[in-house]
Amino acid sequence: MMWINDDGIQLSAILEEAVTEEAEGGEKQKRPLAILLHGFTSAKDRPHNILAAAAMRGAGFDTLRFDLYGHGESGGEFRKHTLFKWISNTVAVIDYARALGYTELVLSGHSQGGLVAALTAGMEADRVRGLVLRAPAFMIPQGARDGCLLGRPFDPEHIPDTFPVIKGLELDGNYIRTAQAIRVEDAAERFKKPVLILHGDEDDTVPLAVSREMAVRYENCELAVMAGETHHFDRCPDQMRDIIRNWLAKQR
Ligand code: FER
Repeated sequence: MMWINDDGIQLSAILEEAVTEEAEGGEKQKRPLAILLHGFTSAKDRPHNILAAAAMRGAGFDTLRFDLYGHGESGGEFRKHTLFKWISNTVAVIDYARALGYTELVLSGHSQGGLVAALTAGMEADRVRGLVLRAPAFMIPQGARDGCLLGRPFDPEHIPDTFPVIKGLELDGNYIRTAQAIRVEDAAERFKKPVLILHGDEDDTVPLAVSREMAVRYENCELAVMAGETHHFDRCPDQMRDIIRNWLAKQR
């Protein structure tokens, strides 16, 4: 485990090397790196995140999974996390990876982490060469504008100071204010490189229709619909592994 500093916030991260045979005698080339973002109230060590990282290492990528602001072992309070802080964290992790010598970077995220991976890729399209999005929660910004997040209604023009979410947790109103200003369409338009979206057709947190709509907005996007799979990719782990590994192997 290591710490990556994002302007005073310590981010807990785990870097793992790909399972490949090194070419004998040849120069040791830096492998490509996949950076993994977890979802809302989740963390870097959840089973499907670990499984996705292992699939990526099987495709010859090193992996770096980390806890985002207010989650897992990283700094920051849950209630103060926002999509903007998560974008800032991801930019800091990209800088860190580049300082280690990695130049071929793929971002991957689950749900809210998938949304943030996509938003960051739109901003750093020159530094990110691919996206692997697992059930990306692209509908959060529109939900914030419409006054409905996590199935709970609120007045989008009179944002509450605190917003109760799940597991007894609360969010500051700033989460909603800042989410309202984000346009996912712009992020998709700005990223022309390869994108893979995986989405289960029994996901009851992020509707599959959200990914169908976003997949056509990307210039170069493959949507893998997983029959019978849920939001947490806990039913068909082998299928998820194969889809990710095969797609990434094509990108090398
Ligand atoms: C929402 C729907 C989904 C939301 C967050 C999520 C804060 C994130 C889910 C996840 O990351 O698993 O309305 O609002």
